[in-house]
Amino acid sequence: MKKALITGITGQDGSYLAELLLEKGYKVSGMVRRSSVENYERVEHIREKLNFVQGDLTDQSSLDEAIKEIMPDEVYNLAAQSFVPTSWNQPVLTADVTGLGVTRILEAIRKHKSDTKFYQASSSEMFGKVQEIPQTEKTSFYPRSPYGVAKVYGHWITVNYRESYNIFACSGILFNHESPRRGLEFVTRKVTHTVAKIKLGLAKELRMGNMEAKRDWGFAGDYIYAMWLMLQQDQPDDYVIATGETHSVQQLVNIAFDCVGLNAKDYVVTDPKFLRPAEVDLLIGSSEKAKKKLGWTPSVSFEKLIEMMVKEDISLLNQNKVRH
Ligand code: NAP
Ligand code: G4F
Repeated sequence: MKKALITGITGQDGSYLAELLLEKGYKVSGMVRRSSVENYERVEHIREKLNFVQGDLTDQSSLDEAIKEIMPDEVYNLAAQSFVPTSWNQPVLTADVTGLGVTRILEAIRKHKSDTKFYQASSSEMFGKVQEIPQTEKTSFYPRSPYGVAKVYGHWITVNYRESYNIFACSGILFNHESPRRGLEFVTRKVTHTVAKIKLGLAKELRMGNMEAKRDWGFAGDYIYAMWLMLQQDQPDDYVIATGETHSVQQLVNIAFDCVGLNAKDYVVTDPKFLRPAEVDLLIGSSEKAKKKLGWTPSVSFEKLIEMMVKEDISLLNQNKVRH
């Protein structure tokens, strides 16, 4: 039985990856932070099948202990301060968790189980002010937020430990991926949740930031499969994972309102509060390498993804529930 450790198991991706690894017969451990209120909502349905270890990416000793206790075959480092706007309010914390945290977990692996296979959750935010279209594994980085800068550090330290210590370390450069389990502050979920509330008479307007920004949005369930595939190869490598399609925030909003038979123009208000000090205007990725080497392709279209999220938000609200 293979053993896997997931950092960030309570997050969107961690919950989907835990499901996949359980299906594949792994013994799955997840690292969780101590909190005054338990935060296992996304993994509640599989909680009994998981092993939890307490730890934090800012705390070296907890990472050392987690690796020594579990002796994992595979580590998926999904934990991060992952919300871009927060990275301007808390730039030092973001650097510590999202950047240096990667070195800490790699150090724990190097010291205690150097044949562990390692996955780093890198991001299309590293491309920022894009240097070419579409973006590939060879495109230069130009991050536009403290979060993007921290992810560039995490990416290169992963490459460095692969080259310095021969650790099987892969960096997945994932473009935006969403699901009904997406946090409420990210734009897709903010839109689908608010549209569902408007439809049910629980909200009157949708306050938005930059409607012109464009993203390459896919379904999280497809993207975590790519993470697993990367660690099943003979050689470690880096891969871009994307749909190859781009849509504006305006299109996202229009599709979500269309799903419930309402007109976006009647409800959307722009609010400067949601504008960013620097913006990533256009992301569009090429997954040719992943397609060729991993046999990976996305399976859910943008329209289906938004429809899935709107329907799930309506269903939850009808049960007086909110998934955070
Ligand atoms: P998410 O839902 O925000 O989950 C983040 C996870 O990190 C949560 O489990 C959180 O724990 C944990 N965490 C935060 N700070 C931590 C710390 N100091 N120590 C230990 N754990 C900590 O993020 P996601 O969307 O699943 O994304 C997963 C990873 O992929 C992240 O690294 C993100 O930056 C990266 N990524 C995401 C996307 C995307 O579009 N989703 C694209 C590219 C890359 P709590 O539950 O306790 O807060
Ligand atoms: O959904 P977002 O907050 O995601 P963003 O900044 O692209 O970051 C996400 O994807 C990255 C991959 O590229 C991950 F690495 C990262 O961890 C995270 O998961 O914003 C998307 C776009 C931005 O251009 C933003 O300016 O939507 C625009 N936007 C417009 N109005 C808004 C809003 N974003 C949010 N969150 N809220 C708004 O009201």
